[in-house]
Amino acid sequence: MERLTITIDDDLLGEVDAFIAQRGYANRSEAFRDLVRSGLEQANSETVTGRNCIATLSYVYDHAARDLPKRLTQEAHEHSDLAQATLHVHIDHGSCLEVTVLKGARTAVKAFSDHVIAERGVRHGQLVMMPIELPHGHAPGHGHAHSTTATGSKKGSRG
Ligand code: NI
Repeated sequence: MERLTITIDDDLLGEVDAFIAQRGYANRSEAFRDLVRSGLEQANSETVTGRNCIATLSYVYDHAARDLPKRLTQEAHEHSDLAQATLHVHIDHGSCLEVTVLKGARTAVKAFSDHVIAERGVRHGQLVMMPIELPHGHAPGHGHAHSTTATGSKKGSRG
């Protein structure tokens, strides 16, 4: 093992110490090793191979932040080719959790995700990408009709 010296600001160290107390670590070194490992795993999961991916982007956001909910919805609409669906959970009176499923070119998915996470009022943003093969010469999305869905919608009378 090697011993190294790092510089860290007080606020961040305070968060680390709270984490250490909460998890019951015996010392800071063990906690830092675990944090570094999980950081590396996260970084590796972001460098999936292949050009295309399917991904989940999850984040908590401040429902009360001015225009933020509207802006997030608008961003999803503007990238409807990427954003497949969004799950919305009202956590409490002020916070919401959203999980958006994204599909398409890795670079586009990453750019969209970075943009959403960078929005003021968005916290705990996490992107998890999984590699997929998309049909050659086709944009993301289905190039064929779903007969069951089509039949279902014809018969469906829910309006
Ligand atoms: Ni909500």
